[in-house]
Amino acid sequence: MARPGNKIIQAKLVLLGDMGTGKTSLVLRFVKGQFFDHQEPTIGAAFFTQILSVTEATVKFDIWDTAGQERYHSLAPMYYRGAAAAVVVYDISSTDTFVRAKKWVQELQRQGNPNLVMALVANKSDLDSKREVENEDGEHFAQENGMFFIETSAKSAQNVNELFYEIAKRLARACPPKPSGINLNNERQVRRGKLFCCLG
Ligand SMILES: Nc1nc2c(ncn2[C@@H]2O[C@H](COP(=O)(O)OP(=O)(O)OP(=O)(O)O)[C@@H](O)[C@H]2O)c(=O)[nH]1
Ligand SMILES: [Mg+2]
Repeated sequence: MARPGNKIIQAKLVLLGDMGTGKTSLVLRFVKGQFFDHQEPTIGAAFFTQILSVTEATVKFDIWDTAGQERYHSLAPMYYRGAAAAVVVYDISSTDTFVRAKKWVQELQRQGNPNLVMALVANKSDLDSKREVENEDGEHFAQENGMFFIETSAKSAQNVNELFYEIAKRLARACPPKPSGINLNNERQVRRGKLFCCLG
């Protein structure tokens, strides 16, 4: 629910990462509170919306959940172009997916928006007994690259809401405050390639 007098931000968010890391599962957990043990691989991309209120703003997320299979790689720029936030996901039980996540971060840095809010997500924290990637390794890489880092489990729901809350807070902070006396309603602001709509 939007809080009265609060600014409203519409933000495009993209999820990237290797196949099977749990991108769709994270979104389904966040948007619908669901989890499936046998989640089908995404074909191309899937679109979801969700609204989240934080102290500073109400954020309307337009979420693009991309397919991790290599054959869809060339489609990715369509989804991260104009994004305000990117969530790069790996699976803590697979070093290969961490290597792939680093490549996504590099691609975003090369071709994406310098103001992009970026999160590195270490998913499947419930699989600690099969862990191949240490928490510190993810944290260190994220820090080096100006991203925030969080370990999640779409299965147990651990830290899933926290992930999206943190992104919403960072977007709210990046969105300029409404100057008094000027009506910014429905004004669309494009700042250095970043698409941002402060609607109220
Ligand atoms: N144990 C565990 N399994 C998970 C978790 N998240 C997802 N999975 C499982 O991992 C598999 C892949 O999950 P998806 O959400 O389809 O992964 P994806 O990243 O969307 O995969 P693509 O669409 O192919 O890119 C599914 O069988 C999920 O049930 C988690 O946090 N813990
Ligand atoms: Mg998927």
